[in-house]
Amino acid sequence: MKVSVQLTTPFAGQRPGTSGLRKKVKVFQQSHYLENFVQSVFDSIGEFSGSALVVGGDGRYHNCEAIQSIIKMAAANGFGKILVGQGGILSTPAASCVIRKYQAHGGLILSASHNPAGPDQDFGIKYNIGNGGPAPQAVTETIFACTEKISEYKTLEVDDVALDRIGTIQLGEMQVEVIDPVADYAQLMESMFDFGAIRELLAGGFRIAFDAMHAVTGPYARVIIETMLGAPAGTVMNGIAKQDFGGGHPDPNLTYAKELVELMFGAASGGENPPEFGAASDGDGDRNMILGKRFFVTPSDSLAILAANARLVPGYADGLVGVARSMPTSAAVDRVAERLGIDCYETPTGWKFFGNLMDAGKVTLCGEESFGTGSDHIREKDGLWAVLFWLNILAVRKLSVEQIVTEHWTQYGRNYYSRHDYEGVDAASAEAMMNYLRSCLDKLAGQKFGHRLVKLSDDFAYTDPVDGSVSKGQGIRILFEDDSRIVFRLSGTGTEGATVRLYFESFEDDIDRQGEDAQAALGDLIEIAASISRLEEFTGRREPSVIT
Ligand code: VG1
Ligand code: CO
Repeated sequence: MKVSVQLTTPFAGQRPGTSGLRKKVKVFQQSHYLENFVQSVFDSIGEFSGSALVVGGDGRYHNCEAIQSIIKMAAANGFGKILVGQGGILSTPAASCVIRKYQAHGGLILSASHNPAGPDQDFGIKYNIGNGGPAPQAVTETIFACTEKISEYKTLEVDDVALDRIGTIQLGEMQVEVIDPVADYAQLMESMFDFGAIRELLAGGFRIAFDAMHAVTGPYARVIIETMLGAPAGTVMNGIAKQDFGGGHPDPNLTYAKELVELMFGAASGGENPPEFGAASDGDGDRNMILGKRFFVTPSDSLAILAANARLVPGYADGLVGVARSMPTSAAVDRVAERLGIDCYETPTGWKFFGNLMDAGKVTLCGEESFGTGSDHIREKDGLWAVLFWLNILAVRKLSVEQIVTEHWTQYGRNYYSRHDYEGVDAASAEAMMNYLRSCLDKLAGQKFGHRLVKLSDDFAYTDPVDGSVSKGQGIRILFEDDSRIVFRLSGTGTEGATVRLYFESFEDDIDRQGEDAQAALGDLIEIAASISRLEEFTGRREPSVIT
């Protein structure tokens, strides 16, 4: 088959953000747009001829078109094999699992994760390296540099490849292997968790609900939770994946996972007996939200609780080597690490910063406040994994979710935590506010706000302990003497204007004062943040659009 060389010119703005390149579908539909990026990836990842590439996505609008282009380009560029999920489907954690299991050179994941899907919504693509994890910043910067000077790309002019049946198809010199998107991942989960104990728990009448939010975890959850673990049919809600995710916003938080939240807090059933455990995942299956009966577990607490209980789970019976969390994530896990006598690393936002730590054997578990938790079983955060981890703990401990969390607070103290998002803010105003904050950094230490004394304020920078690479400008921190703090950053995953994120945390070790509502407990910090940053003056906003 003849390789066709297409002439092209660069598109501005193809720099990957927190997690790959995310733009409106309409942007990706411009001819050569995706191809320029894919060729830039191929030109940045070293020698791969004859080796394998993994491709799949969350099934959103434009997924299939993008995959067909990638398959033809991979063949023209000399890959020996492409592993693609049936129907073009692979959740982000499943893609990571497949890259590792079949020792692929890397993988391309098509997703804009928690961003809405559909012709007028978002699309995305990211490259994961051979360890199964997101390409580190050095690689994404090389890719970006290539996109700025690209002049041609290679493809094959052939018909689309049928992806609806499992099996192998020859395309020029390259094999296209269409794989079951669920099987390898489900097998990995079964090897780590005590499925027998969870099956028994569920058979004993312990009721659970899982909301796939019309996105990619539907097929995975139906196989694992309903078929393998025997939960009653219907346990998986919104389990049929749709191209537009049912018109929703597939972000598993208290605002967007409304149906599940109503069920778990009793509203849907008129206040009657909600399930004992509820969970949801996002568009591409790497996030998780954990709920108990009328009870919300913050992602930061969830990470700490998984760490504290890890030895109860077969896959972690030997204990943890270390843990890591992103900077804005609460320090709840730090307290567990301290008691376990293991290291705890603080990284910038984004899963790509955990990969080196896991590869070097420095950490086993890691997590982010943004509903992301995971471990070194793969190199991505993993929504269903977190759900199974919780179910395994519940099966062993035979307590309610609420009991496990409140008991954890009595043992370690409670880190009150909340994040406020201001979405769709004018980008220039958001930048101006961040610059203003940067200009205040020097003056803040030593100042008192109410009863809180500022210990330190800075723009977070991280030096990777494995490869020495430095990442600057990762978020403004204001740390107080009493272990409370405020963090400001701009989102790196949005596609419209800017999203300003404010993070609040305070610590309470007095058991009698651990039962407050988080917004109330953090009330003065929320006011301090507004006044220090002049938020309303810069953005015109008084209230956040999402509170988690
Ligand atoms: C957000 C989260 C971050 C997460 C990233 C990708 O990034 O804050 O913790 O790693 O999304 O998650 P940002 O830059 O918008 O704050 V996913 O599930 O969208 O791949
Ligand atoms: Co995601």
